Amino acid sequence: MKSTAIKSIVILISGRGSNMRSIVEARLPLRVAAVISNRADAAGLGYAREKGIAVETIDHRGFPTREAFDAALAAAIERHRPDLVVLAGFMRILGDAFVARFAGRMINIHPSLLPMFPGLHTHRRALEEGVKVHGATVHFVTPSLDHGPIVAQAAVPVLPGDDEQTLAARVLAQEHRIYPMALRWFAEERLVIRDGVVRVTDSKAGGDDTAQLLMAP
Ligand code: NHR
Ligand code: GAR
Repeated sequence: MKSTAIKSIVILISGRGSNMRSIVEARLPLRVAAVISNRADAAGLGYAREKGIAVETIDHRGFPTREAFDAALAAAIERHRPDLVVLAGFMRILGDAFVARFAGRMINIHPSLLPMFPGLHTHRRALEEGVKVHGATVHFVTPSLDHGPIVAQAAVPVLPGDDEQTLAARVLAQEHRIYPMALRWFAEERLVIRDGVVRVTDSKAGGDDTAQLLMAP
């Protein structure tokens, strides 16, 4: 690890917050400066408060336009001066101006093997398509929804008899592995994007791309 100052992150959530929790519990060499939700009733806020993390709600319904919400959210984030904005089950699409402002400094976890199934209801769509492999992707956020450079993926089997709930639970367990892993790489300054492809430098595992893929046990 490099000896630069410890980096800080702001985590954005909308609901349960289990990914946020997996990040906090991983005890990464990162400071969680704040957790911000667009919903006051997000269950994850309670956990963050218990941990003594600064929490804030910016309710999107209080703004006349998406741009106005984005501007208020950006201002709230900037007050914490984070090195990275971490979307963890954040459910509002962010506009181009917002994404440009945090270009290269914003990361998301999406519950599919991108570029398959961008957008919503990924588990239902995976079952409808009959795919046999599904999973989750950590990626940098770009203006094109769910299409940014891929940092890490986890693959899980789709099993006979799966429904949306059983499949989502299998994927979620892997999300809780790859998001802390990806953020550790960020903290250690090991992520390099070249030609839209993310590489992990100096990997103890040998530095090859397989280190960026986890297969469900
Ligand atoms: N914004 C940009 N510009 N790029 C991305 O890649 C983004 C993003 C904002 C959020 C998360 C994403 C996901 O992982 C994410 C990635 C919400 C929607 C959505 O349709 C789609 C994708 C994602 C998050 N949201 C509805 C909307 O109108 C609202 C749905 C709701 O509130 O329940 O914003 O899947
Ligand atoms: C996770 O599965 C995450 O990948 C997904 O929502 C869940 C949030 O769970 N994200 C999206 O669908 C973004 N559109 P959590 O609140 O317990 O982390």
